[in-house]
Amino acid sequence: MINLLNLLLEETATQVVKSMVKQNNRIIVSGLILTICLFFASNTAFAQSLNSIEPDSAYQGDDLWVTITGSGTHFSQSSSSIVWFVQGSSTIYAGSAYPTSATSLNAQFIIPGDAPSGYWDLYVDDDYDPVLSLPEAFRILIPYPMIISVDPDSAYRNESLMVTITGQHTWFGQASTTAVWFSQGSSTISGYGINVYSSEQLSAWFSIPPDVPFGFWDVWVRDLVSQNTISVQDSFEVMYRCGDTNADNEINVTDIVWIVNYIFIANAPTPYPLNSAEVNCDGLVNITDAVWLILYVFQDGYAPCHIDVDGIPDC
Ligand SMILES: [Ca+2]
Ligand SMILES: [Ca+2]
Ligand SMILES: [Ca+2]
Repeated sequence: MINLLNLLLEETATQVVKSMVKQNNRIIVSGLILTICLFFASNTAFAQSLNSIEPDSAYQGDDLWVTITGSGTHFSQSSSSIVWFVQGSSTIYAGSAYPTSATSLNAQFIIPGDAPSGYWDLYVDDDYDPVLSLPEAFRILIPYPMIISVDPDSAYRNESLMVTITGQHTWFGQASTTAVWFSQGSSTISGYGINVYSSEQLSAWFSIPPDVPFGFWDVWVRDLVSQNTISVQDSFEVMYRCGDTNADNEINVTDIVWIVNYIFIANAPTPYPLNSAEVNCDGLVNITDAVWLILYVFQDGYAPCHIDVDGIPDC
């Protein structure tokens, strides 16, 4: 095809030269313009290239469809297209490929679990255009297992709840060989009643003991066969109850005493945590909090940290 066009161009050029000899200047100029137009038209029509691939990365083991776009290509006029990636001596062929237009085609890849990571060159061979390539167009990543959600992510002491843990690129195996727990410092809370739904999701029950530290706990999952362990920091919170200033999990007169002692008696124990004594949401721990708690405990006043009556905590 290109040769045919070149012949045409040569013929045109020849005609122009003949025109230069035989015709007046006006025809010479027309011939030159025609030649230039044909030159640019031929370059535009035959400068095929690959422009992009989307998505342009995947993890080892992924099964994905990619969309490849080109310029000047004839994907939809081809009877078949072969698409592949190359890195060094390694090649990964698309399982299937089909055009959606002259300049766009979709291809399905199954990335082997042991494919080398890094950048790969993209090749497309339809049976119409020359073999086209786009260097370092696609990147293969090594999957990094991680916990991406813990739901619900908080509870009070003495509460028993089922927590769903969702991972990414994880290997959650059989329930009988999976351990799940929370940790904070040297304290741990073990999960039980584990149910594995998939390699990336499981649930476990937790009974929050009455005396564990408040605050954020790390979440852990371990496969007891492979000993693979993953964790995510500060992803479950054991919450304090507002007004339970002595942290015995009840709100009563002793909590009022604790606030009063903390305010007026040197070296009296500090409410644990201190914010548990900030019951009227004014930002300070003082006698007005004790008064609020007295009204709540003895006169059916508003609940601690509920300064209006909408049922939603205000601090
Ligand atoms: Ca208490
Ligand atoms: Ca206060
Ligand atoms: Ca409120």
